[in-house]
Amino acid sequence: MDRRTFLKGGLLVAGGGLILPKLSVAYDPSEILAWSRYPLKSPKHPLIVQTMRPRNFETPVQYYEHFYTPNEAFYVRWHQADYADKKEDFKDYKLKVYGPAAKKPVEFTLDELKKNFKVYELTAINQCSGNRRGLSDPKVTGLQWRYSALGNAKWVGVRLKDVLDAAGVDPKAKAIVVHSSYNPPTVQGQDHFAKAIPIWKAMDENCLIAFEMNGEELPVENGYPARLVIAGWTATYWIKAVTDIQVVFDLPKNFWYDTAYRLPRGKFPTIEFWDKDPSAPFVPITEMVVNSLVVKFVNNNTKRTIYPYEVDNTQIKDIKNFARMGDYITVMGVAYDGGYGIKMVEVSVDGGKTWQEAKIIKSDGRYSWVQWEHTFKVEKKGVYKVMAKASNRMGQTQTFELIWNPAGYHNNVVQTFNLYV
Ligand SMILES: Nc1nc2c(c(=O)[nH]1)N[C@H]1C(S)=C(S)[C@@H](COP(=O)(O)O)O[C@H]1N2
Ligand SMILES: [Mo]
Repeated sequence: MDRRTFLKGGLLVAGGGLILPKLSVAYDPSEILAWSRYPLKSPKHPLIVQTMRPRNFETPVQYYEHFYTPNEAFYVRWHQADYADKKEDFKDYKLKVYGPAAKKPVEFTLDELKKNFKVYELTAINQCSGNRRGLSDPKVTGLQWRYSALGNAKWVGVRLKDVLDAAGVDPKAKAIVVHSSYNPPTVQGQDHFAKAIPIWKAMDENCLIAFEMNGEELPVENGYPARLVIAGWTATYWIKAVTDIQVVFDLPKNFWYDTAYRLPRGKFPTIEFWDKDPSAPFVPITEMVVNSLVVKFVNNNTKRTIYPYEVDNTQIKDIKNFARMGDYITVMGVAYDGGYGIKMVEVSVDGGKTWQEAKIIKSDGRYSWVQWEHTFKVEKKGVYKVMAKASNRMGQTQTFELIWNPAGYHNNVVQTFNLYV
């Protein structure tokens, strides 16, 4: 299949600048027969199927040429196979806030949430903790996500903090424990999927109970009627169809935060959950690490675009028969972190010997990704080794070697693309 025909619409190059068409990506199903994909009758575009039960779908990288990842192509991750999956199933939806550290338990319908609290908008990256796990070497168990268990969206909702305040949080409260009653365990003896969030993070003004995504109601797959947006932290905390928020002094035991979603202590430069047991060898995952993703190469002379991934995102593809001597090539991608903000993205075309600062072409607040591009001239035959490396305002940057860990989290290894001339 010719990669050029892969996307209808696509990119215009005018006056040296890139113009991104608005949500113009349309897939012709006949062109992607090689894919295992989500049924076309669904409102979701063809996505890369990891598992059907529960539904776990990855976004084709091509969609990331859009600054806001289209809802119909947004990746999907569920832990337990039983969950309500039609909007009608949520007629009696209520959000309850209660627990030993909530002085005044409250509950709200979706309409009450919208009416009783001020509504805010926030653009934020939703990235699964296990994004890129499938690239772990040696292999680790778990969903074998490749490069695209993430998306950038504009979320609209009420502040989690405002809703918690309505329930009278005790000043000694330590955490909230959150789950969805619409997504119960399927295997006997398994714990209900739930997350514990330290109170200082839950009270951050950038955490929302969101009911809109990119100007529309949340898709059922992505958490209708309302989900948490825990900006900067990996999406495991972003409970979908959230019904229960318990405010607690101590955490009730639960596999999903006691055992799962943990990192080897001290291996990653991320914020700590709270004053944790200093002898525990594994600590809960928290914020995302700084990362970048190359989305496409554009040849400004031939007007061709290439998305340098195998069709199912399994691996980076060598770029051949694309660039000739004298051509100007633009490499474009995204970069993001846990909310400190991207300071710069550097691109190397010589395998990391020299680096040039890329141009940031769009951003939308510190929890959003930025889009960047870098143009270079092809001046020699051979192989151009193209790499991109993002740094944030904390001075953190991507790694060149994988920091291997048993769950395959936080893979922010600098990508390398071979462009043959
Ligand atoms: N109710 C519920 N919420 C959930 C989950 C789940 O299994 N059930 N999975 C979490 C995980 S691990 C991820 S990565 C994100 C994925 O969000 P998305 O499906 O909207 O992309 O949802 C989170 N919220
Ligand atoms: Mo996840």
